[in-house]
Amino acid sequence: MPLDADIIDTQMAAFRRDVLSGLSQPRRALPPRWLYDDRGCGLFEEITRLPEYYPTRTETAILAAHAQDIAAFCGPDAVMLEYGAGAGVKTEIVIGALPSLRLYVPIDIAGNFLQQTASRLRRRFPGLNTAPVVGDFTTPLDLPASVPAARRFGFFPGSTIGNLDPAEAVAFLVQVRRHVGEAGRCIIGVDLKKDVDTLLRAYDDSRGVTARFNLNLLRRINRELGGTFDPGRFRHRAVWNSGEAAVEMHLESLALQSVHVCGRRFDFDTGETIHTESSRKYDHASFTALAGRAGWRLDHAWTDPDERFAIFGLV
Ligand code: AVJ
Repeated sequence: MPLDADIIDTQMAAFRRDVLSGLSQPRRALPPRWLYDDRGCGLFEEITRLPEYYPTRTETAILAAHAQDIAAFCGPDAVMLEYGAGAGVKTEIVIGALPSLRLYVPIDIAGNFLQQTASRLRRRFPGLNTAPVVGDFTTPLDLPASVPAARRFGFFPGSTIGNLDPAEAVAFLVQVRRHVGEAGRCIIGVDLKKDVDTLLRAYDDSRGVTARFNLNLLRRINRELGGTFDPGRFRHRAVWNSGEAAVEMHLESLALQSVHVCGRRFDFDTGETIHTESSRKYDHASFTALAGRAGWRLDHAWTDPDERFAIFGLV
């Protein structure tokens, strides 16, 4: 298992590389994963409680309403692989409905966070076996040989798959297939297409929390890479890209300005943007097609009465 310190070094180098190359492109873009430093994680938590941000509470309600059904779909004596270990109450709902669960394997890049998650769950479910895996599940990743060759299912809540472009999403689903095997299953939370107003309000809330979350990326670049961004001279924008079926977050330059990062100069026109996140929205047909490209069949769909969000069961 790699040491946390090595992972931090590699992460720092990857951040620097992503920022320098992302800011050099004619259409500037930064990968959304860098939004989640400590402050970014705190702001995202705050987002999940906003009245306009429906996905988290809708998904939690679907899991709670259909926990027994979902547990039956996953099957007895199974190994649960959770991709990302931040789901908290959602994870507890699934584990709580699976008393025969053999092993819980959270997979996350943040080692300290993983240990916290694992010990919290062991306190909540005494007797639960946990085997955390430190690693980036969006890149090729092998499970430790100690994970038993039992029935397995993947759990990927939060509609985080929406952040991946189609090629990345297919690669991820292929990897889950490899991890769980031909008889394995996957339960995955997906935000559904809906009217553009509702979508844009969810990503541009009236209290400005999402704006702070987005602008925090500039502060992170300043702090970790010695950048000279003035966050007051950029503004948050949420845009619907109908061709991609995605809500995009951008940071728009409010002036003609130059910024330095790692000794390099970047010139911004007024109105020019940095694209910081795409949050893709699916419907049953488009998700069935995506999953199909990765060798999965959509077997179940659990949704809320307004069909805002879906938990898809893949076989
Ligand atoms: C954590 C990726 C699911 O796309 O809805 C929330 C992130 N960005 N508000 C999403 C996010 C702006 C969120 N995901």
